[in-house]
Amino acid sequence: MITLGEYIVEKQHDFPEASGELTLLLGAIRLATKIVNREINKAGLADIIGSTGVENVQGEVQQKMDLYANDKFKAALEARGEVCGIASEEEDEFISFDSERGCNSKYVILMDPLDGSSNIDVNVSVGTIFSIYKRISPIGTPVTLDDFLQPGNKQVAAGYVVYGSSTMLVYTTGNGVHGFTCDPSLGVFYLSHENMTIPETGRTYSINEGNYLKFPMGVKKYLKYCQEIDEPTQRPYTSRYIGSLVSDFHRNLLTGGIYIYPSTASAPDGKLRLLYECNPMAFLMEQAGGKAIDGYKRILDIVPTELHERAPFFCGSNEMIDKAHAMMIEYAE
Ligand code: P6P
Repeated sequence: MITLGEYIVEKQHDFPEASGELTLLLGAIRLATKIVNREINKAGLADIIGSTGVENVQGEVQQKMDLYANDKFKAALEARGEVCGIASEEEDEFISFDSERGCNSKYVILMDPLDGSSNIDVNVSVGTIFSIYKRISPIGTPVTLDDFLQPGNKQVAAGYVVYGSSTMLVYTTGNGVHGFTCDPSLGVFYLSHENMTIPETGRTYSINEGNYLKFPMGVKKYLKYCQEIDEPTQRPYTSRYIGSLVSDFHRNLLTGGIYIYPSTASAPDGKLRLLYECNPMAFLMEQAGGKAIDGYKRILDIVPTELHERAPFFCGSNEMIDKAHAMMIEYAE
């Protein structure tokens, strides 16, 4: 039984540039995760479920747990002093840590502190997503917006926490994907899934079919392909959509499958945010042997222009992504 902290240190040689800061940074995330996990597990008892009645920059009503999680991650990361700034789904602008230690830090982190938080009130699993880059602005100066607007292929680490039937932290530093399960009696994350690899194909597709009429033709054609009866390819596939990206992603990573949140007539860039949802999940998926595209091109190659920009998101097993991609091209409008 090896703990998350022991594993990060043991694998430190995999990440030669980091002289311990990344270890401390992932340690800060681990601490905040435990605090958030504790509140989620008793959300129904505390006065912490439901909405704040306030809209965030996304135009979505913030849940009380969104703000709680955002505050806890900000506090843990600032206290640990390993990042010069944070961008969060729950913050209109990026946050700069202008202390001497903050300015001398070499990493920035982008995060969705609590993805799928509306599910908390109905006791459905939710998640935290994070993405870590080395800053491109000079060390010793305050962080800049350009430090956050880097393409996903520049990430040095990414991960998620799934607060499900068990709480798991899954991360990559570019050397495979590794999963750790929290022992609630000790509050310790132990290695449970080393070198996670997604099957080349799968039989599960995850998409909100309620938006069917607004989907691009290529997506409609792919959905019909999934639903056709064809024994050699084990179709029809199974539809599984939790409404929580981290949960759908995690299941598909383990069993094979595809998750799609495409552009729609009313949302031409889709719903998911490029910087702190699509990019970290795309990095993880590619490290696990799968693919992540916007319907046409690699997510990790998109050059961001805005902090909260969105992107259509197709993510999962290679053969399923290739089929969906082919149909998006064949039926391009
Ligand atoms: P819809 C949660 O708000 C989220 O960002 C993802 O976790 C989830 O997959 C998706 O949006 C659900 O969106 O429009 O299907 O309810």
